[in-house]
Amino acid sequence: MPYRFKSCLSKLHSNILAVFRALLLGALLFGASPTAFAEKWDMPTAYADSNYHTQNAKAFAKAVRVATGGKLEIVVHGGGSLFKGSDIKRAVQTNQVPIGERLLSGHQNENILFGFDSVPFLATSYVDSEKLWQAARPKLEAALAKQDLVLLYSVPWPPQGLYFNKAVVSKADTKGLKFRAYNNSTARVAELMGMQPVQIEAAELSQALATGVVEAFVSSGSTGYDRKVWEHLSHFYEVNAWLPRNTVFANKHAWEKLDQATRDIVKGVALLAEAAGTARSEQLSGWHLTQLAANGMTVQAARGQLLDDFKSIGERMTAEWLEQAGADGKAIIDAFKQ
Ligand code: PCA
Repeated sequence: MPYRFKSCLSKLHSNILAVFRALLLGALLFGASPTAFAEKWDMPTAYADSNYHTQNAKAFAKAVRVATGGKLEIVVHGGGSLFKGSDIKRAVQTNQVPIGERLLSGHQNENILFGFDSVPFLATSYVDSEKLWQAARPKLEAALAKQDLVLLYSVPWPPQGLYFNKAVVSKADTKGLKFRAYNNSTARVAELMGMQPVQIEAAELSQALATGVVEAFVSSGSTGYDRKVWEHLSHFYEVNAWLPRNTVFANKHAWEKLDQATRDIVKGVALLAEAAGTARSEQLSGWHLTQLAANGMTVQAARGQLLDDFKSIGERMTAEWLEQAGADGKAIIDAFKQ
């Protein structure tokens, strides 16, 4: 059995009793007759409806509805249709919506710790990504709590690689390219490689490529597949630079309006959603790359000078992050390395 699934299963095992207790209690309390006081929560997410993150959020919403006997209904609005990705966190913080999903590393300006998952070459596999998440989770939970947010679950994107409109053998080949960034780390990659960073949401990526606003970017095979980037770009270099995460959180005031039994159920279901979404991410990661290739892209591991250049940029970025993240950042890395 692959390690990842084993670790998922053992995580599930250790929590399964708590989850079952919560679900059973939920079924007893609410299962028989959906209450007249049902709460409806709109949940904005930024990525394609067909993307596994959105599908997982929908499965989470459905499980919450079933387990609460309809007492809490979560309605997922994918593709940035309710709020654009960059606006989702603020919308939840200000309780315009009670729950949302967001790439927290897009908010490193607020708190450097939000970028823990985008430090180059710190965690490059699913096993390490999970370890890093468990090391960071308490700090992230506390950082979000200070912003009136309650952490529910987090699911990684597949490993990040480089997309270009030509073959690239070294940093010198990328000079001056317009490079799409999705957070501070990706903007910094652009700067250090001599490219021009442009912040673009995944939902707008196809359009930006079609109009020449961007010519290159770093992301997973998943986003390349969702945005059909083979229509505009020719090369994908596997770097496995990091596995950034989407995180689901609720507004504290909306959360506290729920009764304790409902909160327990939501937390239990969130635990299952995290394990299921993570397993799905890993399962799809290779398949997405085969789809890029099947649609005509050259897909290969970054090597030679290109990899060396990226590695030295990575070392510099790691040092920069550690310096800015101070004692909390060090505590995360120390816990991860234990
Ligand atoms: N897809 C998202 C974030 C990381 C990823 O793999 C994006 O490109 O916006």
